[in-house]
Amino acid sequence: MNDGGQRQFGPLGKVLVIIPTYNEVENIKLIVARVRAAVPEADILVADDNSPDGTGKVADELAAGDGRIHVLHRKGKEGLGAAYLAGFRWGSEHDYGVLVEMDADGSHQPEELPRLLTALKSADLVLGSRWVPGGRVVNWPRHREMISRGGSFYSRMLLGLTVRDVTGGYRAFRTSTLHGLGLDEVASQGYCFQVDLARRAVEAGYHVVEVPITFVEREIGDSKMSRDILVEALWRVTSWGVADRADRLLGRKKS
Ligand SMILES: Nc1nc2c(ncn2[C@@H]2O[C@H](COP(=O)(O)OP(=O)(O)O)[C@@H](O)[C@H]2O)c(=O)[nH]1
Ligand SMILES: [Mg+2]
Repeated sequence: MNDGGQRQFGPLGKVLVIIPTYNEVENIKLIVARVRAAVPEADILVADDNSPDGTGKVADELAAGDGRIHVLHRKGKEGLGAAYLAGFRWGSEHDYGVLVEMDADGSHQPEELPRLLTALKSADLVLGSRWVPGGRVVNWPRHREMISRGGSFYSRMLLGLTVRDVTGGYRAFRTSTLHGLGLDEVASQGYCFQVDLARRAVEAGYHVVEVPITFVEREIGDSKMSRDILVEALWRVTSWGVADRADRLLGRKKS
């Protein structure tokens, strides 16, 4: 996180809210309606991995009735990271100045998005944060909170980050920031995708700001969190940390 206080930031441009979905048929209508009400000037892109429950079809129906709603149909479940990368590409090609990450299950409240966008006026990247003063989680099982806090702590320690909520997925990027992150090399598939983008942004010297959010655990549908996703996060974060230390020891990077 660097001091962007001296810098002039350009206008934000058009906003695209990207919502990745896998089996969110009971949530999709509600989340889209909430985004449309909270930020009427923003467009929405649902990035669906061919959900067996028909989420993509419902999204198509919503898109047919509203020119601000778009759907990206992907061939199958390839993970959150891949869905976001495809969404970012689509957003860049369609000239959006801001690309927002938001879950479909209501955990990321659309009503808080205007605050994130206001903060982005003087930042390169805004992270919705559960672990800064004013941020909180509602209805989260104890074990999920421990995994999330532990994951942020471990990533902070290993990667030397000052960001408090490294794993969160409610974020607003300037499209220009994403272009500076080397997205072509991002291989993270699951939730460590968020850690990967945060560390790349900090490393590239972007001005990253955390804004407190209230994260509300989903009431409908199932979490896609799995053991494989956790294992991927653990080994990738560890290998980034080890590589980083080796670079410093060998003088390839400043300490
Ligand atoms: N397109 C796509 N979306 C996914 C995938 N895995 C999770 N998601 C979506 O990512 C968001 C966060 O997932 P969720 O299961 O709520 O994770 P949790 O909040 O950590 O329990 C939700 O909108 C999911 O539907 C995936 O493989 N592909
Ligand atoms: Mg969720």
